[in-house]
Amino acid sequence: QLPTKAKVVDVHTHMYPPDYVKILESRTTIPLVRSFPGSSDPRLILLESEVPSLDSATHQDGTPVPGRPLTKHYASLDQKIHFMDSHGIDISVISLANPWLDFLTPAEAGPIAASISANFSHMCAQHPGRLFFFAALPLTAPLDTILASIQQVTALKYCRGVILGTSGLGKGLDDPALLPIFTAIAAANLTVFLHPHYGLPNEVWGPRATAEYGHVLPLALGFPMETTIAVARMYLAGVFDAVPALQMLLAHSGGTLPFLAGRIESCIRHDGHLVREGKVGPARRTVWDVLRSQIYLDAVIYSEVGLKAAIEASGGADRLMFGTDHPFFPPLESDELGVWESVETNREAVGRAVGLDTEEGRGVMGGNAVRVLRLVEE
Ligand code: 5CU
Repeated sequence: QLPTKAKVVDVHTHMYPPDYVKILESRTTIPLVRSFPGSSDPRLILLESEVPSLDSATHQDGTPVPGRPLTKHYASLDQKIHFMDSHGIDISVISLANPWLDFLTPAEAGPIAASISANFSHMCAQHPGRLFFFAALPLTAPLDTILASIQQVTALKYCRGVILGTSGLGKGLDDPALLPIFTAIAAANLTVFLHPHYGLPNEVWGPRATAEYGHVLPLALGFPMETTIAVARMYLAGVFDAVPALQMLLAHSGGTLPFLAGRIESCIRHDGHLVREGKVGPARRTVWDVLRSQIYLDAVIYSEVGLKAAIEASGGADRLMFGTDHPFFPPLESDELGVWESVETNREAVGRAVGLDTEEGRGVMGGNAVRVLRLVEE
């Protein structure tokens, strides 16, 4: 009998179902989809840092068009499967891309969340065993609606978790009002996939950024810092202690958390206010403890240097999971239907960090995700 081939799983892979694209097309403020003369694909404009270039130019005079091209990769299930096949990916855990449902009114959020989850369920059912999904919650709706949505998605055959941004109910993830939500998610055995969107304020990037530096600063630095800050706030607020069953998967290898966890720890131990309040006693679970018991990290960091830090901070490679960030970061100079450099860079990083043909490497490439997210048809 031939040994079963180890599965390759992509835990960080997004889609905007056609119904969601229609919502974006109807909007005049970000997030939005808009067509520009001379630009073949419509443009997807998501980030606050893209607003200045959206407002400032007609884009007919050679100034770059804002955002990114909304190619068929964003909404087409066939493209997702083609992408998986051309990169040797057996299973994808798909999720709505940012900014999810964060911009919807309280009244529309519940029904739209239900219909997007139905879209994702339908897509998964067309490829049984190859697709699972993280659902988006209607976080702008009243608490009852959010809790009902958690119950609804728990009952969906292919749902394995929820994708969450860092704004929570509008006040960040250390907001006590989120505790019943985290508790319900944990009780339902759903993993939270935490993903950034808001970055840092535009002023941080300086006056030259919009015209000269493209998307580099908000994406390379803003996104990871946002995740780092969100999780640090959760830790300081005691969320992980209040909901010990909460399991989170952090995008982009946890932002800068693996690198900064020691500094966060040291700042806590040297903070007179926290010490006086008795928050630094011997029973305290350290940031390292939380990283090693309640947090998984994706392997979307594009270098073995970052990946080794992530593995080290997690206490081992069994808390890391391969991802691609498809359909973002397509190749600019080769065929989008072929192999994507961004994906191969992440695969090579796993190879350099732990080896692809090792138990650890097979775990990072898929085994860990299959185990943690129960990626078998039930
Ligand atoms: O290129 C981008 O802006 C993004 C984004 O918005 N979301 C994401 O997941 N990756 C890249």
